[in-house]
Amino acid sequence: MAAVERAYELRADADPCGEHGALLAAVLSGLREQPKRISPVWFYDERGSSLFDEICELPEYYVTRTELAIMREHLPEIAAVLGSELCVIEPGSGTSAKTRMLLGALERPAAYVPVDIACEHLSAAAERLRREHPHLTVHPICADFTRPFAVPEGSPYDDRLIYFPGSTIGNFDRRESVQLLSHLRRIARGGAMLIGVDMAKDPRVLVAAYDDAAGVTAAFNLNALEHLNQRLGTDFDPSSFHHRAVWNAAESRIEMHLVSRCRQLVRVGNAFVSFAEGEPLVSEYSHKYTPQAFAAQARAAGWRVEQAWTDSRGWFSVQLLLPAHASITWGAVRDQCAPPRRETEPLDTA
Ligand code: AVI
Repeated sequence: MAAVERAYELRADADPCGEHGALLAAVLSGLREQPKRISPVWFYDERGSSLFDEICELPEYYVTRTELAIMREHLPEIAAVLGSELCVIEPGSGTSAKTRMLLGALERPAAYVPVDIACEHLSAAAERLRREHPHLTVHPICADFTRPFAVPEGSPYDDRLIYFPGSTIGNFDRRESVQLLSHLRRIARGGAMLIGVDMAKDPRVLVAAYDDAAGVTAAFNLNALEHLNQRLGTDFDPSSFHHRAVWNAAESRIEMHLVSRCRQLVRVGNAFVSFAEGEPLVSEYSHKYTPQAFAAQARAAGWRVEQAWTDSRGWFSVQLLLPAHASITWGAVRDQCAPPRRETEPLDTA
């Protein structure tokens, strides 16, 4: 409780069991950690989402550009390995931009299941995809993809591919990322995962990518405080914090911090949180992997790395994961072995 001025806590929140109360409680709990933390979900209100789009175009932010280049260069091979008639499930689909490339390259994709918490954007993106692929079954699911969600059973949802681009996996800490990869393996039900993974590299490149010269990432980081104020009625003064990107070598991650410029109290619901001058509030982790470290992480979640595609500098990789203990063959090989799953099923004696 040292992080929060207990003495200033007022009466209980008026709506402690509603959504507002639950969000406030989660924020307050992060602010009670040492160092203080907020979830990166607070980046993404309307302004934050358009700042993120700007980040993706910045000269220093190699991530999006490099992943797209890998996809462009290797798409025919990736599509051939994946095979035909897949149900593509995309956690955190957003505008589904990269997915368009994948769906365009796959042979007769059977279904597309985007999963996102931003329901309005989700249905607009789903509608666009339906228009572009009239024969594709598009089944949007409005949900937090880190929690259980139900994909319909039967055809065309049988042969599943989880598509998880963008190195979003890097925003989860080690424990959370193993949990998430295991959860997605269960959703895949014997299927595969195609995942974008950002690789460890010169820390100077990384710090520049998360602290660009034009200050867009700084604005993106500080906007999380505006978003908290607007959504939860906190009274953060963004001008009394500054953005910092730090390379944490021991954890192989970039950390985005909001550093308090002065000693201050911030009201969060019915509590006041104190910040010392120079005290950081951690707003995001972005883990960077070596090939070995990511393979170990995938293994811990029951996956094995089947194949990986990378750029000439080895800065980013697109990796195909298969269930570690699968007795079935997959993808192009699966397509040649008809019927694909019968060998593990009892004989039909009827
Ligand atoms: C969404 N995520 C993969 C981005 C990243 O690189 O970790 C978010 C981001 N934060 C700052 N710049 C971009």
